[in-house]
Amino acid sequence: MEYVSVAEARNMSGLRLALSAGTPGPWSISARAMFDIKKVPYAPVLQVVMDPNMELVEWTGRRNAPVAVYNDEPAEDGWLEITNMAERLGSGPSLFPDDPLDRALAVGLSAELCGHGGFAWSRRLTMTSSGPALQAGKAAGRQSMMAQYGARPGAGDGAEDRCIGILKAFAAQLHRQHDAGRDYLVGDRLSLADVHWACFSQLVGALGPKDFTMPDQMRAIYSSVSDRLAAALDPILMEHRMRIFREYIGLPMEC
Ligand SMILES: N[C@@H](CCC(=O)N[C@@H](CS)C(=O)NCC(=O)O)C(=O)O
Repeated sequence: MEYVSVAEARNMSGLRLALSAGTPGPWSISARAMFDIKKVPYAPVLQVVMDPNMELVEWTGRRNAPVAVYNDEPAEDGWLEITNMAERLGSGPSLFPDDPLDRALAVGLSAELCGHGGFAWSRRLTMTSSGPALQAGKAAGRQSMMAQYGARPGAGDGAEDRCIGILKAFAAQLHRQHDAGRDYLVGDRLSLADVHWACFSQLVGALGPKDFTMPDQMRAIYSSVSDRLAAALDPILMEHRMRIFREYIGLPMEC
């Protein structure tokens, strides 16, 4: 992946997308996927994980990734705002179901994956409270980064249970849809929920090296799951994510 610096990006027009370089961070990967699926070209901008990223802060007001900046418009960093931006700037079938109740379900499923207290938020708390993540990286930078992500004494309590509950709900929804002859999480076409699930599923099983180039250490951290989490991984979940990656997002990928 060829990244431009913040200084270069500031002199460009069109869409600039700050991404966590070298990390398959699911918010960043899903932002890329939304723009790719909607055929919106962008310049990837370097965000350094755990770093103060002062130039990015000065430009966008954000330290982390993803951050999307289109022309002179205000920067966007939320998963829903970024999906809406892809929808507005792009072409092809909508990422949002037409029916309002289906739309609410798709956005709600994505919120379960991406939102504060949701699947990725909770999984991140379990990944850093034990296991290989603790040895990785720069301790001070990691500490201040994790404070931004809700790490405080007791924050990890119940986090794994929340992940398991969400995995079970997604598996049940996919089974319901399959029983009704449908291949998507909601309705009968691709929505943001399928794209978010594919990207966020890496947090409980990274794609293999042929499909996704990433540092070995990241693959190990993402893929190291407890027996309880592994037991909640109904095969339908990973089958679905592989289909979405292959047919819509595109493989191989790199970060
Ligand atoms: N803005 C996102 C969250 C973004 C986020 O959690 N980013 C992480 C993972 S992709 C990140 O940038 N980590 C690296 C860092 O903080 O330096 C939201 O909608 O809540």
